Amino acid sequence: MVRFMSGGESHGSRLVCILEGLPAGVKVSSEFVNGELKRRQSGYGRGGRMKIESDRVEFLSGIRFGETLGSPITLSVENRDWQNWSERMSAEGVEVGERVTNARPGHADLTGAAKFARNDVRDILERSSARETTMRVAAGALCKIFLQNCGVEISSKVLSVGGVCGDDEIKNRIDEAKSRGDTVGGIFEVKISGVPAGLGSHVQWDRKLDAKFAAAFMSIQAVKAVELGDGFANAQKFGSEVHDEIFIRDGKIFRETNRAGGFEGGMSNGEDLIIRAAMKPIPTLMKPLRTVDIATRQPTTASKERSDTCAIWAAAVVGEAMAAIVTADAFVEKFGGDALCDTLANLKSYRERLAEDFGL
Ligand code: EPS
Repeated sequence: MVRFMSGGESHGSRLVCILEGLPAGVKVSSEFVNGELKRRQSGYGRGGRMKIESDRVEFLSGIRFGETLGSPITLSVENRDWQNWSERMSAEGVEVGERVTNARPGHADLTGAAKFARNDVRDILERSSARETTMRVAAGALCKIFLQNCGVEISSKVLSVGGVCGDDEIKNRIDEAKSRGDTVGGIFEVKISGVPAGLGSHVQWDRKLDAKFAAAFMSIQAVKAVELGDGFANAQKFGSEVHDEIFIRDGKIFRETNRAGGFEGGMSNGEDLIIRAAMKPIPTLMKPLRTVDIATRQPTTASKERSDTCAIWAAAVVGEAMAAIVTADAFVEKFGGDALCDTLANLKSYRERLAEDFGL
């Protein structure tokens, strides 16, 4: 229903994306999108690139006089760093610049080069770079605006970095990593509130809302584990300590706990949706690991590119964007989506039925 596809290399001229499926009549602004893009660019531990870029969106289609038309929305963000790369990343002409042949362990470099038959790892790393997440955030920002109309809010927080919690400890951990020429990962959490019970479905594996969230979060660069609610902790407890009991007061059904993270049977259950993701340390180390040169087949050390020490805050903002895209898709699937007024009317009557017939 709501889908998007992006294109663009990290040091190419620009990033683009087409977002399709949002209803017509959503009032959108580039200001909100730019605010979200700025949030993605901040956070402690980013590298030199963020001093160069100041991401701003351009709407190329699908929006007229500040309202969505229901047609595909084309978004574009310029890479300001392009001016330093225009020859090395030129779409036409002959090859210039040195090839990258030292594949970084933990990156797409080696397998990508082998699979796509490239002798320059740059042909792979340019697209596997998390620069691509710029467009996820731009598309996600428009989905967030649509969802605000539906009463849904999405937020995130960083829970830990390199195994430590708390602002000061986290900052020290990142400084420590940087001084060693190393990197650190972490865990972030996204919360979605205002979602009615009954998005997604229990009837088929590919209709389950929790599965869609897991896939969307796993697709974020460097994310290696996803948890819904207290997923991992729950596996160590008795059922009586895990399941969120159901109560009723004045005809209204409620829970006192949300260990399920708002998902039961592959559907939203009306509680806040809670998704956590674990991000591995970024594989570009200033003190590089051992690897093999794909040109000479000799042992060497990994390539060193300017990079970030920690990008967990950016990943959390990307998590919000992916959450917005998945949630918007689930709303459009359930409530229809040609015109916003119809989506909202359907949502209202559904909410009224749940309240009247089930106290939900
Ligand atoms: C990235 C490497 C760095 C990051 C980049 C992701 O870029 P560069 O190689 O130009 O220094 O800054 O992230 C972004 C540009 C961004 O917008 O998030 C990588 O290799 O994944």
